[in-house]
Amino acid sequence: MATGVKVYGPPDSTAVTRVLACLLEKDVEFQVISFNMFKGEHKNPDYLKIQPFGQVPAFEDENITLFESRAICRYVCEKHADKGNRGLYGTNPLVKASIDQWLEVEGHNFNPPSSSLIYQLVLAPMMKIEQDQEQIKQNEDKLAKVLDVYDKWLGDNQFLAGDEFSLADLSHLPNTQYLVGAAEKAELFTSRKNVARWWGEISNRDSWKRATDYMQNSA
Ligand SMILES: N[C@@H](CCC(=O)N[C@@H](CS)C(=O)NCC(=O)O)C(=O)O
Repeated sequence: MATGVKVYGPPDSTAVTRVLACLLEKDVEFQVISFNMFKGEHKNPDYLKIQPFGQVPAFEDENITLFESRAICRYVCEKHADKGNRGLYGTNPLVKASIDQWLEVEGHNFNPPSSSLIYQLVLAPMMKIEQDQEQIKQNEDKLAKVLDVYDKWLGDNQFLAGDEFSLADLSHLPNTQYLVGAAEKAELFTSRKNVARWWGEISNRDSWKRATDYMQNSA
């Protein structure tokens, strides 16, 4: 019988993969309840009871449900503080604040332009929707400016929140994987020395390799 927490949504959706990567890093057992978003199954009334915005992922543990991938990751880290990677969400208030700071940066600075690029360069062609070249240009420019700041920061810090890999780095993995892969925008990362070094380190973690197996086998 399948055990562990439940993650609802297809593992090739970036926000779902974020949660899977966190669960793998923390060594927490889970089962994925996938469905077809192209058929609009995330808008079914039963699913809306656990994710009222009709987005993925949703998450269930001990009959409690949650949504918002970054909030789910924080919960997993707090509940399982002594499992898997113990430092993933820091071990003291100052480190946690620094991780939260970079999670905010990821959510507000990195995610909007990177998600728009993934939509335009990967999803639109899959759905036979015409690409908007102006949107592509604007979002590439915005992301380049964000990555310039990262490059400077990562010249002085091994990882975003200091010397240790953390939830802040992990949260960047799904979108970056799409950008360097299917979206063919690897140069945005490889052309920046410190960002390239950082991406090489965080994407080579065993947990991320296992998460990408879920991503690839989800289709
Ligand atoms: N802030 C949310 C974003 C969730 C989100 O945008 N999910 C996308 C897939 S990666 C989705 O459900 N898109 C379908 C829709 O918005 O209808 C989170 O991190 O959980």
